[in-house]
Amino acid sequence: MKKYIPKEIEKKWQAKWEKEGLYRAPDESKKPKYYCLDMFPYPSGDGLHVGHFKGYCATDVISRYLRMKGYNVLHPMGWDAFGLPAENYAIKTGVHPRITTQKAIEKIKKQMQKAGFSYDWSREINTTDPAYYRWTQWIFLKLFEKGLAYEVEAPINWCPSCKTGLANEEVVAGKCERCETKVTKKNLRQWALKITKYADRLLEDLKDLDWPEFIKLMQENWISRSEGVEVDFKVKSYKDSLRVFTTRPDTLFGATFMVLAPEHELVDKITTPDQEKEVEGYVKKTLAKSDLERVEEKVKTGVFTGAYAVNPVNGQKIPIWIADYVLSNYGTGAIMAVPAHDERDWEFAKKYNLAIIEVISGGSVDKETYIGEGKLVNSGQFSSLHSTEAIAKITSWLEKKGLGEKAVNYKLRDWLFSRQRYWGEPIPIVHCPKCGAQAVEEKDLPIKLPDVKKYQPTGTGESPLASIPEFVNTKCPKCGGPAKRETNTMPQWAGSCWYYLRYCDTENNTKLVDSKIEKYWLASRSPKGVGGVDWYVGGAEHAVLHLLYARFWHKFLFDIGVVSEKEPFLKLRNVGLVLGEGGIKMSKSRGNVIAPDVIIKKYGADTLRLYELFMGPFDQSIAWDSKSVEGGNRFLYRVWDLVMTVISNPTSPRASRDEQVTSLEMERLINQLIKKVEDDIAEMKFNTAIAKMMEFLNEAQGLKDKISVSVIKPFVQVLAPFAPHIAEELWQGIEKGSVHQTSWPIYDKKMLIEEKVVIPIQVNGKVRDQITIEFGVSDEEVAKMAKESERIKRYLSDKKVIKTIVVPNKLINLVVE
Ligand code: ANZ
Ligand code: ZN
Repeated sequence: MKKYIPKEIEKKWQAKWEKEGLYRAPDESKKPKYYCLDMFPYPSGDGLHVGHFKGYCATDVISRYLRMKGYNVLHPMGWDAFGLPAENYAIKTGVHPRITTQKAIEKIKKQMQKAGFSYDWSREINTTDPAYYRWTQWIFLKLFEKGLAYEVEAPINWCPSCKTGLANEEVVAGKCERCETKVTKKNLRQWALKITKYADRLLEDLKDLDWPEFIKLMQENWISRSEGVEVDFKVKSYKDSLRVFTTRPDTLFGATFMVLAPEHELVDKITTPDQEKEVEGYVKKTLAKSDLERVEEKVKTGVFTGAYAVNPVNGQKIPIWIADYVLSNYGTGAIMAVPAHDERDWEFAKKYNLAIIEVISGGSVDKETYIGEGKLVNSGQFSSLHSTEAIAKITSWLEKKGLGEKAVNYKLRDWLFSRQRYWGEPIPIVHCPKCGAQAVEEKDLPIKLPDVKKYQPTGTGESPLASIPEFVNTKCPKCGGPAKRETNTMPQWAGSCWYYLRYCDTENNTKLVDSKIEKYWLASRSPKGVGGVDWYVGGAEHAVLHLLYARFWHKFLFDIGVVSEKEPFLKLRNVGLVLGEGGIKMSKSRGNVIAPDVIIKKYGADTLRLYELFMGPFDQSIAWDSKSVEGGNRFLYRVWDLVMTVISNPTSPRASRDEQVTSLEMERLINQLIKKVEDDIAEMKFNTAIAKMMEFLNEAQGLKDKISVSVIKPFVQVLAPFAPHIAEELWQGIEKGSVHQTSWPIYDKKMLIEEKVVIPIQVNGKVRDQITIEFGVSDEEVAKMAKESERIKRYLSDKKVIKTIVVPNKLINLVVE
């Protein structure tokens, strides 16, 4: 009998599949389409580890399975190659990022090919390819044209280590998302994208997506829409009013002081001379803090300005303070403080001895604040209304008097879009001293990133591109006069905002994507009419970065008619981490990174794939376990042995009665297996699908010489998406052609259930008899049969059955007095 030598068969089949283009997806087909996508990796010089591969193993099973189910499956791969990781790596090694990136891509591609992933490599893309980023730049031009890309000069998040500005989304707990350095502020001229204009749609359309709830919630919280009222308070002795944003106009009568953000424009003006020094000192201290620090600070601090405001509902004179818990960039940067019903205001009032007036009944406000809704008290004409009603009434009262108006606020900020770094897409803008910022003409795209020797960040706030006169000096596209190119580059998220579109039409030189092709691959398959990528798999760390940015760009592209669906990714699933042995995070510094290459070399790709999927629930973090890898490997040897035995002995033995029974059992098992694998793939329960295969194998092994090829054939087919190489090799002994081009076996529903089972009958928990029942009969039927048993009757005799417990198909317990 031939031996199982993974190394030989895997290489052989990989070459053959690629040569025959087995996994190419045509743009036109009678088959229904299915778009199954991985989040593409950034090519790091170290290559990928087994954690990255877990998701790819899963999408590969899905893609292979769906092909067998008759779909035309688009399953592409590419490289998210611009950005800080690649650039930082290049800086560390002293080799140009173009070269390190290219090398890394070659390495990773080889890793993937060795794993036997069924990508359509004819559609490979690379975000640093000028033919690709030409369209990234084109999208920027369109955004600029529509007024959605604009310049601002403002204090921005600045990473002193990466020496670049960062978007809010890239600042995690006050630190740089990349290098974990504490983020500071820097005043810089910047490009920003008006993602806030899409806030409502980004929120609204979440509901139609088949995404993990926690990701939707994270996006919701990130955008955070808040409905309220803006109210004007007169400042005493000044013409100025102070505008505040509140979500609780029902508490207006309880406003006992005002708080301005220290940066508020009125601070200088209204501060009285005797308070000036203190106020100035406090403002200075505030500017050194990040927003996050300000929000999270345990002890509230602040300073009185010396000025007073007038509460418009009751004419009360209330002091105006400044405090850093009020942020300058939210709402109006000023609040009316209602200590009785707001936690922060309560703490502040207690600390500085400010008045606390209860206006919503429900709590006891001298001990603590009551933030809930309730009946209004101490609120003049509005007293005794309930909050909900009062909110409406007070709002319209304010509107009628011209003292306020409804307002909506979002936590979402516009997307800071320029980076002072080299390794990114140049922003296609020219600055002309006469005409200002001008878009580069479409025909001049791509604006190529110049090949330079010095790509280190300058730290001055300028990109390294600024020191290349040949790049910088150009002509104004409008007036033809001398002008300078924008030297900032795009953030690393730009290329990944639309890459799934390019896979559909990688070679197109005249359009980002052909409309007909786009309509085919991204058409809606959901009853809610939401289209896009049918199934998207990747890490949860992208919840509010890539996944939010891509939705924004997609909606914009929808608005300008480039795409025909309003959402990019219909179904999203997260892959859990693969932890190092012992359960600690895999990292280079800990030296516990496991490269797929090592496992493949030792056991073969099929073992690696099988193990990655068998580890445990797909979305959970699970530690690597070398012993289990060997278990997976042994399973494949046993599969080989079984199938080889069956196919080399195809003439069925003379069928005795016993053997007929055996084959019926096997028939049932294989039908159950087909169904189980189908159901489990749909829910990404790969581990239980594989467990069922193992169960099948165990049963089958004892009956080796009695198993017919008709049973073993579908077994090899269901194994194929998981362990494609061994399945392909074994298939050759069964039929001509590739197992991956066969149709998925159809299970026979009638064969799913066991016909008969023997179950024990217990009386008061002790086994007294057993009965043979039809599988799946009703509990009442089982109870009736049990009570009819002669032996049981003896135990029951004159006693009364007070409870009957049936574990379906397992046991029955009669409880008697
Ligand atoms: C009075 C009030 C009474 C408030 C009350 C709350 C409870 P969200 O849901 O986050 O929008 N606020 C407004 N602008 C702020 C700023 N720039 N910095 C810090 N806090 C600010 O919360 C809105 C509430 O947060 C507003 O409603 C305001 O306090 C505060 F019983 O006004 B409220
Ligand atoms: Zn000009």
